[in-house]
Amino acid sequence: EFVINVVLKSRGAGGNVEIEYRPIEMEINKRNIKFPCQLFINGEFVDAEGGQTLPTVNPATEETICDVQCASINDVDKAVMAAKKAFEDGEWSKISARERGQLMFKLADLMQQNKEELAIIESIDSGAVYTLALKTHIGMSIETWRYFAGWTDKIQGATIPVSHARPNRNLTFTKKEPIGVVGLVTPWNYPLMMLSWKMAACLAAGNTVVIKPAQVSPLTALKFAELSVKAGFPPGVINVVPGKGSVAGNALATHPQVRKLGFTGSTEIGQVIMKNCAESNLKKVSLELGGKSPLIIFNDCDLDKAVRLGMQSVFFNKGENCIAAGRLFVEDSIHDEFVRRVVSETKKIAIGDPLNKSTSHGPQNHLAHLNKLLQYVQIGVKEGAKLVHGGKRLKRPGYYFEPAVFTNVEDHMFVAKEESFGPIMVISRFPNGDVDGVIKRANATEYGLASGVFTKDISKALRFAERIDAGTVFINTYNKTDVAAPFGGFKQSGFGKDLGSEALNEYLKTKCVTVEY
Ligand code: TAP
Repeated sequence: EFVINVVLKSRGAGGNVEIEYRPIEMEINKRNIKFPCQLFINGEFVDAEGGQTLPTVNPATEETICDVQCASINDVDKAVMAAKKAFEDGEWSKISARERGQLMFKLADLMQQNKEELAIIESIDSGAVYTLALKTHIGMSIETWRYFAGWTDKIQGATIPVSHARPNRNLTFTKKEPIGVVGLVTPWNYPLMMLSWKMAACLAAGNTVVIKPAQVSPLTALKFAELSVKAGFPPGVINVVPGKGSVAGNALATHPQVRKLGFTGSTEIGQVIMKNCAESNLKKVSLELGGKSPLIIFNDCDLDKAVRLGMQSVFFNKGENCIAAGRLFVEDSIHDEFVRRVVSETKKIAIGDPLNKSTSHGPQNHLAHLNKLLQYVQIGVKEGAKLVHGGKRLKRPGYYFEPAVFTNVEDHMFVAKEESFGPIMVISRFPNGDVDGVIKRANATEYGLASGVFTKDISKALRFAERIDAGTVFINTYNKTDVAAPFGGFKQSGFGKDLGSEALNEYLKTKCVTVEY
């Protein structure tokens, strides 16, 4: 409390600061919600230069929620320069690591106090079902802030036994230092959670930040900015610039004063970003990209569990999940039974209004994405895969897509190779007992984000874990991520980790100091 008050006092305030801004207010589910729709630069909500806006749409109703200010290149520049000033001369550069942690804990507490409001905003802006938004989108975000708040005063260097310059003596030690201004560019599937995974590690390390959230789901990032002022973060430490990737995102990747770019999104844009980071000022970069994660179901598995978790591996968060199982390989002898049960369970999924607590499956995030899924299904059918369930748009308002199940999928097909990022289960069979063959097929992809295996044979499972080329392996479980465990891909799924202590390294540099005495 003392520290937070010191920081707040330095801003001319004495307690919880309510920042003034032009709010969007509405009543949803008998709750009043209120959030900003402007850029957040240097501790203030401001309009974009030129006042350009982008509408953000509720995918459950297809209605525009509000128009959000759309950052220009100049706006991004202002945000970067504010972050640079905060990093070099501001209060942030003077407070101790532990005090930084206290600010982050305070922010997490405020997120906790406002979690229902955050979950409603996430739900109307991204189509996430409210219960999941509360538990995962917001719940895991809060855990992430607490986890990294705890790291702030535990970031240590080392003392190194170097050869002495005889007759003198030498002492060599390393210091872990923040990099400076960090740019973050995030996707729309878990808007607040992707912000939190990256920004919490980034701030714990002592950097300042400018984030460009996805243009289709920017609202929780702006609500978060409001809470960061309340928590006492000094101006310029956190800046949020909603806008277009090709403009605002690109301006961050190419900015000469941004020293690190953290990105989550598609492999295609990841490649563009890495090239721009290299050409502009060789900024450090980490990329969490697409996936086509294989899930192998052996005939010696617990079939009930494999059906239940196999469905979650694909349909969780309506398939808008980077580690979603993009392809299931099912052993021949249980294949038909597995498919029968999966289809029967898929028919029971409660699709509907994401704010309704009995709904388990909401609308897809936005129209272009829904259309991409419909096209994906068409290509699959055309190539000869068997569509055994779903795959159509529901005849009701909203971007609702009926979860789909494909069987008879062969390795050369589009649906076997390409990511859908939606609720489309893609099932291939493999011959009984062919462990080597199925692992080879599972590895035959340029992606390497996640993978899974269901079997009661522990040695088979561990051999799979050893040989699969993916950053995450789930054995008899799926989607089990945790703030303390490192998360990130191999091959064209990118590099650099989110979460766990390893994530801190993405936002730190090591300085080596040598003294002679
Ligand atoms: P992208 O199209 O790659 O967009 C991601 C972000 O990059 C958005 O904020 C986007 O802005 C921005 N962007 C677009 N072009 C840019 C450019 N030239 N320079 C800088 N930024 C640019 O991905 P998406 O469609 O939002 O998300 C789906 C993809 O993300 C999937 O492939 C999925 O696998 C991947 N994903 C991966 C993970 C992890 S952890 N590996 C997690 C979630 C999602 P706009 O808002 O203007 O598009």
